[in-house]
Amino acid sequence: MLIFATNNQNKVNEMNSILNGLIEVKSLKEAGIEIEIPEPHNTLEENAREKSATIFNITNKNCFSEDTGLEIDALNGEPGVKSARYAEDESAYKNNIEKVLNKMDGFQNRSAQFKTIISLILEEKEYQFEGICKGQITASEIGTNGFGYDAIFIPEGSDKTFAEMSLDEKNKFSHRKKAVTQLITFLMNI
Ligand code: ITT
Repeated sequence: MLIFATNNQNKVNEMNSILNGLIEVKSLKEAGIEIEIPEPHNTLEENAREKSATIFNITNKNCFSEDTGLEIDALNGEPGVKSARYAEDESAYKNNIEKVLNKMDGFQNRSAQFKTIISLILEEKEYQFEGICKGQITASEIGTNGFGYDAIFIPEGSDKTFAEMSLDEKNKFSHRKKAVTQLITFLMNI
């Protein structure tokens, strides 16, 4: 059993649909842990490590976390590590999307990528896995599924935003799926 160190229920839902019972995972909520996990650093890697280490120190149990960012080329990689709290009125998905669309108003170059870093702590050792999904930022919001920036991101190889896709469809392209696939391979080989 692994604890998934996240307070984001959307991530838990995606993780469950990817793992499909292959590995038993408990969310913080399911493990009865109520804590605001800190994300004080300037890189996804350090924040992911901070999250998994925080939960490991409390529980002494094997666990993993992930930190994800949307990196937009024309905005020099922003919102990146600040993805969750990009707009002043932090964490409201709508405000974050609005800020991105306003900043990119009139921009031709709309290339971007989602990057997920998973930090696994297994028997006190840390391991990291990365997943990247390249794509384009739309001019306006399209679709109502998913969360975060899904309504303004079209992955390479599709003509739909993540927010127009079912979970299974999103998993065909997603950064999270790619990182989790590496995690699964690692766990199956030890
Ligand atoms: P935890 O730290 O508790 O895991 P969080 O929501 O704070 O949850 P992050 O620090 O990784 O997670 O924040 C990344 C933000 O990026 C998140 O709040 C969303 O706005 C966005 N995001 C992450 N994954 C995404 C995805 O698959 N699709 C769209 N937006 C995503």
